[in-house]
Order: sequence, then structure tokens, then C-alpha cells
Amino acid sequence: MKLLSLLLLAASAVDVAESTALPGGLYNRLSGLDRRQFHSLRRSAQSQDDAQPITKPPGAKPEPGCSAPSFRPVKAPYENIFSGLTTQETVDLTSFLIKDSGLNLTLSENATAWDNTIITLELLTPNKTDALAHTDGTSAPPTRYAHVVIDFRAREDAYIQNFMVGPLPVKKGSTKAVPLDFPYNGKNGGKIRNYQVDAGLKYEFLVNVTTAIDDITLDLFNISLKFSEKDNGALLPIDPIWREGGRTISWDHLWSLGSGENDIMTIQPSGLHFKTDMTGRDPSKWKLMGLWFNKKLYKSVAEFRKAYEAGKLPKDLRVEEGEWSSTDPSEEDEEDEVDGNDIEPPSQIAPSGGRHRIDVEQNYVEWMGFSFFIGFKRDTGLRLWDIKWKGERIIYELGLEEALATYAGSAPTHSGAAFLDSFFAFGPFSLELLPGYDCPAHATFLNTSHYSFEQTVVHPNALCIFEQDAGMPIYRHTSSINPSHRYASATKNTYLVVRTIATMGNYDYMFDYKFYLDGSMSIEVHASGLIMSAHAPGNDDYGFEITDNLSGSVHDHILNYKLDFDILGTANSVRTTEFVPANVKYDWADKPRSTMKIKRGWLKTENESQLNWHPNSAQSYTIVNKDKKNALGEHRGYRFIPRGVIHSTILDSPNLKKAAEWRHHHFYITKRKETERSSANPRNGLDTDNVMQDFSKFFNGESLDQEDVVVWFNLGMHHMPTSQDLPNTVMTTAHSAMFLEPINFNKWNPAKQSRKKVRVEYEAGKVNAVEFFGMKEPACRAVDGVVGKEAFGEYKGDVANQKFAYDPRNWYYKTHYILEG
Ligand SMILES: [Cu+2]
Repeated sequence: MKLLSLLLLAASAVDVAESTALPGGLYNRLSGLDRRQFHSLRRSAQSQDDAQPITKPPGAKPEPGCSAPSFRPVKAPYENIFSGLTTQETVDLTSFLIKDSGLNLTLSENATAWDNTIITLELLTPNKTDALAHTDGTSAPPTRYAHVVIDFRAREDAYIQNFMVGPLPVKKGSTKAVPLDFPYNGKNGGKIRNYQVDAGLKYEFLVNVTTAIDDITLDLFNISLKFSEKDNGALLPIDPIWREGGRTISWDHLWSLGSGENDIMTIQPSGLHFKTDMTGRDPSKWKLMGLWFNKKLYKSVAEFRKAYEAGKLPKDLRVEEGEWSSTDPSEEDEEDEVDGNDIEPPSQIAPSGGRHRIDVEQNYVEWMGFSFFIGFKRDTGLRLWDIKWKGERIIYELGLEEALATYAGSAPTHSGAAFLDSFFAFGPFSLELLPGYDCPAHATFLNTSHYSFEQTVVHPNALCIFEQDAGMPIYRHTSSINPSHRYASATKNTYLVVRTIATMGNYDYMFDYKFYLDGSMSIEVHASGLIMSAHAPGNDDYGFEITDNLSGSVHDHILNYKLDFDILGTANSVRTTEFVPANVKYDWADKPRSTMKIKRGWLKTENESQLNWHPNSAQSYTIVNKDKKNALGEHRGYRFIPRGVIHSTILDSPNLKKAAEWRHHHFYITKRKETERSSANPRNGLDTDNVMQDFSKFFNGESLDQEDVVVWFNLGMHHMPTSQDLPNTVMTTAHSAMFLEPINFNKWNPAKQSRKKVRVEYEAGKVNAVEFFGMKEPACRAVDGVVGKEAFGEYKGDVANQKFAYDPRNWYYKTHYILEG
């Protein structure tokens, strides 16, 4: 059984879904609970074996008589070597680490702030050379090792370290835990200081402060935070933590939880911030350095209280919960209801069941010429491996590396906030999907799982795979040139989607990988959820005021992806083509003519590979194998083209420092190396002066000529929230995508092969023939949306009513009059 268990779903995991629906996202990300506290939350979740079958969720069942399986079975061509430890491997590894590794580890449930624990363990991705030897059939699966991350906090200089543990299966004497350093380029290899280790104790430290000013926070903000059951406030720290002159500084902001009915904390700021010097691990030596409110810094609680008692702290700056803050229709919405709102909207069906095939044991998928393996990592979630188009590998590895949300504002926490979300980890927050809403009800819903504190946590139905109707043809044509032969033809556009949604505290990211009938692909992200807003006073330069006293705090979302192309082998080059203006003297013209040409070139080395997209979208980058041309001598390849591009607006963040060096350009291309597996590291934010992975070091002039090349590209959006973001950001426009397009790769348009098309031959108002290309009758013929021959019997193409000489009884069908004038 695999950690990512792609079994169709059975009953008992509903309990798991409920018990894992903890407020972990919000609290783990923002309130500063430390791992110890988070452990106790997690422990309340029931354990679930990795691949226990689970039933399909309510609403996902097909109608009686229209029953068809959501996918078809297939056997993977080889074992999935990219992701997933077996249950036995996980059990044995945990036991080895706790009892026999010599790492001085404590079980999470017994651990204090001064005990070492396992953060996570998963399969260590094998070297690509070894992996390809297996996938291409020349050797056995590579020897398996686990990647283990350990939290060493039983010491003053707490740190986190990566280990490689194996070989597997675990055997006494031969299995060892050795530091895993080679994939990381920081000065300490796979080890990083953890200056955030006592975040939970700092929370307690600050609640002692909010307790002391409880009368003031109640009066000004209606917020109470004093370790009471009636608490309705929370503190969110700056992230990453600040290191200044050898000191560890935390800024924390007080927020309101409101009535608790809705998850609205991040749109209810108080505007009151606390600055703490939390250097060292002894809280008795920490100092409150100041309080900041309404554009003014107060050096102590006493100074803050004095200002309050003197009536200098305005009471009318409160953000009040209201009709605006609930995602459910309010009274005003109901009074203003739009017509048709109570009628069931159109929805998608799969009349013959899923056309995709899945090997549920190996997490392997096939659809319309594509094949790929699915992996799932705790820190970065969904990942695809060995993507082939018509049997030829085009991509070896594709997945998210990091998601950065970097803010600006007049308040200290907003000015510095730069969330690196892989630290909070996408796996634990990729929760169960809602059938019919998050994905079509006919989708194949699969489980994901991750290791967390000596448990395998299963998220039932957290990944969906489905074929989507694009709502438009992939190509079409109505004849208009040859008057003697008229026809209309169109081919349905459907595409396969692999989807997970991760709720990173306040924000929901929807991650899609899409596969199209013409061999193209797209990598897409949509965002929703609640914005992290700011208190409006002083924030005119940093956002709109979107409701009373609330600023839609401006921020950049930047998500970095790894795209390891293998176009017809690993020897690849980067072909550039650019539309350029030209002035050309032709032999058939007297004077030079202003025109345009194509300028072709190559990206030769990494020195020229840190790039922004051309402002007029005139430049293309195509990955090719120079030695593999088509019959016409053109290189076969894939280009990558963006829909929505971004790099960081902030040039030199004093908070991020070197923690996310991939943020400065739209994309980068490097020579692939095992020592440069990832552009980011989930723990980079814990010590931004000495990060574990500094992406800027990847660029050392290496050749990109017939080498194994990797594209690192950014998706995202510059987000300046408006009143429309209240209470939730909408996915319609919060969207960014990268398309991968075959360039001279296929002999012609591969979608031409699709049988799901219609051709209507017609003439003078009569239909002569309707061709359906031998498509099988759907299993569920009686449903709406499956179009039969009768739909085309009255097809006319166009109807022209002659106005001279005018005869209303004589309809005159033609289109060539357009050409004849
Ligand atoms: Cu946003």
C-alpha cells in the first residue's frame, strides 16, 4: 500500500475526515502555536491505515440506470518509484528512528519544547539516472531510502536536519540514518538553525501582555485574549521571523475571531501590534519592546495605557463583523436576489463513465495518449512524474516548489510578512474535496496521505481526476469558400484535470494539471479564501479601503514550479524564436518594405537564463533535442507560454533575504543536477541569513547545450484586493497558468484523431448527411447533454433573405455572396 493511496473510497475514513478537520491550517500558520501544541491537536485525530478503502462521498453516485465507473483499470508499465512508502516501511522506519538510530528522539506525544522529534518521513526520490534505468527497462527498481526530517530542539541552538535512512527494507546492522546534505547548498548542508522553535512560548508571553491590557482591547476592539474560554482574539506573528543584528525579533498582530460563526479572523484586524525581542531560549530573558497602534509606537504597556487613559486612542477605528463578512447570503443579498437564482444550474455529466485509466496500486494514469505517475509530498503536495505523450517522454518531473505571499503596508507585520507556505506544508492542508462543487461529481476521487508525528494521516477524496468539457470546440470550421460543397464540422474539446486544493490558513490554492487532446498541457493555480487584510489607517498607499477601517492589504502571490523537460531524451537545448520588426528590400518591390521576421537563436548557458517574458509576448522558448528533427528538418519540441506572469515587486525584502531567490524573474533555466533538486526548502524561513537552499547559487555559467535542462517558472498574481474580495477572493480572476505546447512535435494536429466530432453536410436548406465518426453510443443515452443525430436535422448554416427582388416566400441559402460582393 502506498502513502498516497489511490483507492476508490470507502466508509470509515469519514471519521478521519472529521477528526482531521482541525483548525490546524489557520493556527499552525498564523497564530504561532509551536509544534508541541500542534502535536496535541494532531494527536486528537484518529489514526488511519494508509490505503483503507473508502466509499464514494454522498452526491458522487451516478443516477440509477446511468451507472458507469469513474475510471477504467490499467497496469502501470513499471513500479511507481517516485513517491510513497509502504505501511510496513513506515512502521519499521519509525521504530528504527525512535529506538535504534541513536538520534535521541522522543515520541511526539511525550515531547516537550526541549525534546527532539521526527517532523516527517517519506520516500527519498531516487537519482534520475537510476530511475531512468528502471523506467526504460534496463535495471531493477533503485534501492529505496527514506527522507527524514528531524526537529532537534533539545538544545540551546535548536536546529532542523535532513537525513537519508536506508537501505530499505529496514534491517538491523545495514540500515543507517546519515545526514542528507547533497541536495542543499547552504553552508550547513541539510541543517538549519530554528529561530522559531519557541513560537508557542512567545504566544504565551504575549498573552500575558494582552491579559494586562484586556480592559483596553475590549473597549477599543471588543477583543479579549487572556487564556479564557471566552477569548475571541488571536495573535498572528510576522513570517519569516526577523533576525536583526544577532537578535530574534517577532512582531505580532492582534486579530478578532468575531462571533466564531465564520472563519473571518484575517479580515478583522485590530491594528494593535506587539514587538518582542525573543532572542535565546529562555523566555524570562525576552522583552516586550513596544506596542504599535494607529501610526504610533508606544515603548511599553505603561505608555500605551497612559495614552488610552488620556483618551488619545480612538475608539472608532474598529472593524465590525457584519453582513459583509459571511459567505452565506445575507438579508441584503436575499432582498436583492437576482432572477433565476433558485433554479438548478447546468452541470457536467460523464454518460459512459470516465475515459481515463488508473492503476490504483501504482498511482499511474492514462488518458487519450498521455500517461504519467502521480506523487504526493508532505511539503509541496501533488507532483507528476514521467509524463509521456504517445509513448514519448516529454517531462520527467513537474511540481510545485514553493508558494510565497509577500505583503506591504504601514504596519510592521504587513510590511514584513512574506509567507513561505511549504513550511506549513501543502499535504496536511490538502483536505477532502466537495463533489459537484470542487470537482464534477463524476470525477474519480482519491485519497492522499502524509506522515505526521508518528502517524499516517489520510485525507479521503483529497485528489480528483476528471475529464472536463471545455464548453467550446477544440477546433471547428464552417465551409464558405467552395460554394458547391457546404459543411460544418466541430470537434469537442475535453481535457483531463488532476486537482488538489490546499487551504493554507486563510487562503485556498487550487492546483490543476491539465492535459489536452492536441498533446498540450497546462499548469494552473487559482486562489480563493480570505485575504489577509490590514487596519486601514495609514494604508492608502498599500490598498483600497474595502469596508469601514479595513484595507485590502496589497500583496504578491508568487508560486515557483519545477519543470524538468525530457524532450526525446535528456539531451535538450533551448530554442528561442522572436518576432522582430524588419525593413526588407525584395526583388519584386522598388523600395524596402516595413515588415517582420523571425529571429532564431539558442540559450547557450545559465548566464543568460534568468529571464522575464517579452513585454509584447514576442519571444518563445522551446525545449528541443537538437539531434531529433522531424522529416522536414525542424526540431521537435515543446514550448512554455504563460497566461498571467509575475515576479516579486519588492526588490530586496529585509525579511526574506536569500530565502526565495527564485522570486526575482519570471522564469529560469538550469542544467539539471542531483545537487539542485529543489529551488526552495520548506525550512528556509527559519534562518534567513543562512538558508538551506539559495537558488541564486544555481547559476554558474553551465552549458544549456544538449544538457538535461530544468525550467523553474513562476505563476501568481499581484493582488490588490477590492470590495469584491469580501468576504472571499473569487477564482474567476485569481488565476495564473503556464501552457506547454507541442512545436513541430506531431505530424499534424493530434486532436484530428478524436471521434467525438460532428460533420454536417448541407445544401440549400437541406441536410444531406451527418457524420459521427463511429462514436460508441453512450452508456447513459437518456441524459441531457448527449447530442444525437436529431439535433442536426434542421441545420441550415445560414439563412439569407433576398431583399432585391424581395420575395418573403423564397428563402435563399448561400454564403458565397459574401465573396462575390
Ligand atoms: Cu491574495
